[in-house]
Parts: sequence; C-alpha cells; structure tokens
Amino acid sequence: MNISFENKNIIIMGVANKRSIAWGIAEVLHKAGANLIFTYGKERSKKNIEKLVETLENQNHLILPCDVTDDEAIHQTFNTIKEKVGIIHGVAHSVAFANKEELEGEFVDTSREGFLLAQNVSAYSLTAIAREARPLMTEGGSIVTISYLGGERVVRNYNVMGVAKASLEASVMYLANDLGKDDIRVNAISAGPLRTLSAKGVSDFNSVVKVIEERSPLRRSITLEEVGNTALFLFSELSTAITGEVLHVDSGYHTIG
Ligand code: N5H
Repeated sequence: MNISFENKNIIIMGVANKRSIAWGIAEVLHKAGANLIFTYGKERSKKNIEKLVETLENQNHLILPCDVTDDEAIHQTFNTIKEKVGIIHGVAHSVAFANKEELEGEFVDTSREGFLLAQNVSAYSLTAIAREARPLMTEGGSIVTISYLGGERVVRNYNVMGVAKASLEASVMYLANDLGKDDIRVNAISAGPLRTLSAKGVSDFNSVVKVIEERSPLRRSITLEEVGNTALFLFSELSTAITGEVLHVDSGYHTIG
C-alpha cells in the first residue's frame, strides 16, 4: 500500500489564521509531502495564509481566491487549478458562516435570510465544490468537510449552524453516492470544540470545553493536530472503503447520553 502524499495535490479551503482547522489539516498534509492549494474568501485571510505558508519547508503552494457563494467564482478557481496543477486528489472543505446574532438565544427566532445564508455558505458550498472538483479527480479522490455535534442534537446556541451541519452531513451521503462511481470518497469529520476564529466571541466556550474534559470517555479536549491526522487518514489509501461517513474526533463525547 502506498500511503505517501508525494505528487498528491490537495485543495485546502478555509484557512483564516493559524488556529483554523483548515491550517491544522494543511500542516499535517504538508509534513506528509502533499502539494497544497489554498483558497480563501476574505482578502484578510490571503495575507494570513501567505505568512503561514512562509513557515512551511516547501513554500511553493498556490493561494487563490474562492467565494464559495458564487458558482462562477468557484468555476474560475477550479479552472485556474486545472491549468496550473492539472489533476487533484483531495479537497478539505472547512468553511462556514452564520450571523452572530443567530448564534445565541432561541433557534425559533432565526430569520429566513440568516437561515439561507448559513445553508448557502456552510452546506451548499460543499455540493458546488464537489461538482467542480469531480472532473479534476481523474485518479480518484477524497473530499473531507468539517462538522460538529450540533448537527445531530441540540447544542445550546449552535442554532442555525446546527441545522446547516445536519444539511452538510446529509449532503456528504448523497455526494458520496454520486461520486463513488468515479472513485471519489466524501466524508465529514465531526470535531470536538476547538478555539478557532469561529469560536471567538462565544461567551460560554470555556464551559463547553470543560464539559468535554469532564464527561468525554477520554476526559480531555482535542487538538488541531488530531483533526489534521484524521483528515490525513481520510485522504490516504488507508481509508479507501470509507465514504459517506461522519467520523467523530471528539474524545468520544458523542457517545455520552
Ligand atoms: C455551541 C457552540 C458555540 C456557539 C456557536 C458557534 C458557531 C460557530 C460557527 C459559525 C461558522 C461562526 C461564525 O460564522 C461567526 C461569525 O458570525 C462572526 N465571525 C466572523 O465573521 C469571523 C471573522 C470569520 C472568519 O468567521 C467565519 N466563519 O467566516 C459551538 C462551539 C462549541 C464549537 C464551534 C465553534 C463550532 C463551529 O462550527 O465552528
């Protein structure tokens, strides 16, 4: 079995800073020898990615804009990747957004606009990206997205994002069934709470982490590197029969009632 990532081209979407899950994945894949292509939504992220890439041994990675809410922009980004890189082997989709005011209080108060925005950025984008990635994955491929337990059960304040993650996880199953014919696998990692930019401003984040430390089977929180390692597994030939799956990287917390 070949578990090397030499000559493997993997797209990493959603690095905002060094605490981003996407960056955790990038670091692990880079160490394994993969060639990385970064995409960003906000101009501010571009500068951050440039600085982060400077810390890598091989700095020869493409950095491209990609507004995941714009089909034409996605098409152009993948066209550029096709021209400059050719074949791709993996996509890490680590992108989500919801209005801050809808991540507190009652879910029942979610506006139509806020609901659709969260679905658009956090769930539909995976389908739009899978459609563009498919023709470039001529040697087979692996698509990995990031979810959270709030898509399976009610987690306080997660609200509109919980419904978007449920939609994302269902999309993983349907995409896995479509793309399986082309030897492309689609999976999600349901990560335990991490101190990312998304978690910034979440008032009771510390108490969410404390519950994991006290009640999860492993009695500890998880690290970015552990999510990166799991992504590496899902991108590798170690996981060739796994698709349509949601793999929990959460110290086992999802098993606790
Ligand atoms: C139960 C919780 C805590 C409450 C909910 C947090 C939800 C976070 C997810 C969304 C994606 C965060 C978000 O969109 C924040 C924005 O409204 C404001 N932030 C920004 O605009 C920043 C600058 C940009 C870079 O952020 C984005 N997203 O573009 C869940 C937590 C325990 C776990 C968690 C934090 C989960 C998660 O989905 O990230």
